[in-house]
Formats: sequence, structure tokens, C-alpha cells
Amino acid sequence: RRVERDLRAAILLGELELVYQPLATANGSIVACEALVRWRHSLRGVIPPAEFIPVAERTILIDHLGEFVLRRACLDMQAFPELMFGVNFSANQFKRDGVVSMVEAVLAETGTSPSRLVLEITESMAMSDDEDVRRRLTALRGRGVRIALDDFGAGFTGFAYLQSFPVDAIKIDRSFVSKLGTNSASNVLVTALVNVAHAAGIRVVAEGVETEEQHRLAKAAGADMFQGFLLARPMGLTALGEHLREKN
Ligand code: G
Ligand code: G
Ligand code: MN
Ligand code: NA
Repeated sequence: RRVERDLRAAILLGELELVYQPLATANGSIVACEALVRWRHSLRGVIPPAEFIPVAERTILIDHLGEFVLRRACLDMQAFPELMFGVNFSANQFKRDGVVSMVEAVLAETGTSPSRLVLEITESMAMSDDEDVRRRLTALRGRGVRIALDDFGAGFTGFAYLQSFPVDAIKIDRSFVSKLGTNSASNVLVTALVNVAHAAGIRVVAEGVETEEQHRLAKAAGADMFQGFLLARPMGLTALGEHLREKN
């Protein structure tokens, strides 16, 4: 059974690849990117993560997948030493005791500086008020790894919580960014989020920026970094290199 399971993982992992989406500062220079996994299926073509991550999450496969993605990203990022890079972690990965030593081992093995790595975890998972999860996040931060709350705002965490949570950055959910310019309440809300985060020493990324107006308003709201189809789509390593030469 175990062999069968590992084989399933091996087959799955052989077809996984990463694309990278750049993050820009307000003046347009690229300072980071987010790794996004794709499954290039031999028969079905490219399968998006929304279709297989939830399946993997129900089994041990998510641990293999998570470690594979982290290692691949660390290796790929050696060619881009000036960039920080974000890797998405599932809630279930943080429910395992081994997550801290796994991250440490992959960083050491690939010679990656911990401070270049940003682990992206969803706000809802961070919210889960699980003492073990919080302890593991704190341990990783203690070793220099950065933590970002992804899809922030969608789970309505509340402002007070931000101050007490071991986190370096929030990524404002694209549902908020997409409403910028459509009503003044959205501008007020995003500005408030930025101000509260900054008061707690937390960086703010506006994600899902698709239009010039959203970009302008997210800048006006004080966000530190910008990510979205307007700036760049997720891309392979070669394209990332070209993009950097063009923008930086
Ligand atoms: O790339 P795309 O927009 O299709 O991603 C859809 C979702 O899949 C996003 O919520 C993203 O965070 C998640 N995702 C992408 N890559 C990874 C990964 O390597 N690990 C995990 N756990 N989630 C990922
Ligand atoms: O949940 P997470 O933020 O990790 O999701 C990342 C996903 O969002 C990626 O799959 C990426 O393809 C997608 N994405 C990135 N920028 C944009 C954008 O501007 N608009 C939309 N609709 N999706 C985006
Ligand atoms: Mn993300
Ligand atoms: Na997100």
C-alpha cells in the first residue's frame, strides 16, 4: 500500500511544474515573485491547482507536493538572487509537526537564505486559532522565514488580530482590489487595511490588480507591492528573466 501510495506521488510529481508571477513596488521594479504550481497532465493538458490541491489535501500527497514545490522554487530562485519568493502552503501542511524541519532542511540543502522565502498561508487557516499552527509559524519566523497572509480580508479576521499574529505581510484579496474605483467604501476599506497593517509593521501587497485604475487606487491607498495580470501573468523561468531585464 505504502509503495503504491509513493508511486502515485512520484507519478504526480513528475508532471508538476512551477510558474512565477512577479510582484512590483510602486515605482515598478520587480522585487519578488510568487510560485504557482501547474500539473502538466500527459492526456488532459494543464490542470490548474484548484482542481488538484484540494484532492491532495485530503491525503499525504499534499506533504509530498508541498515539499516538491518548495524545493523546486528554492532551486529556481538561485538564478534570481535579488528576488524574494513566495510559496503557497496549505493549512494541512501546518498541521504536521514536521513542517518546520522540512522547511529548514530544504533551505539548507539548496543553500537558500531563509529571509528570501515568504510562506503564503490563507487568512482563514491562520485564523484557525490552533496553538500548534501558531507555534510552527513563530518557529519559522524565528529562523528568518517570512510569513504572508494570503487572500486577506476574505475571511474577515478583524483588525485587532493582525497585531498579535506572527506575520510579516498581508496580501489583500483580489475581491477588494477589483472593487477599487467602483465604490468609495472599497477605497476606504483598503486604505484602512493598509494603515492598520503598517501600524503593526506589516507590509501590504495588493493582489489581482487588473486595471490601471485599480493600480492607481491601490497605490493611493498606500500598498507596498502590487501583483496582478496588469503587471504580469504567471510565467516560466525564461520569461521571468526577460521580464526582469525589461523592468529592473
Ligand atoms: O495559479 P492559480 O490562480 O490557478 O492558483 C489557484 C489557487 O491554488 C490559489 O489559491 C493558490 O494559492 C493555490 N496554489 C497555487 N500553487 C500552489 C502550491 O504550490 N501549493 C498550494 N498549497 N497551493 C497553491
Ligand atoms: O490564492 P492566491 O493568491 O495564491 O492565488 C493566486 C492565483 O491568482 C494564481 O493562480 C494567479 O494565476 C491568480 N491571479 C494572479 N493575478 C491575477 C489577476 O490579476 N486576476 C485574476 N483574476 N487572477 C489572478
Ligand atoms: Mn498566494
Ligand atoms: Na491570494
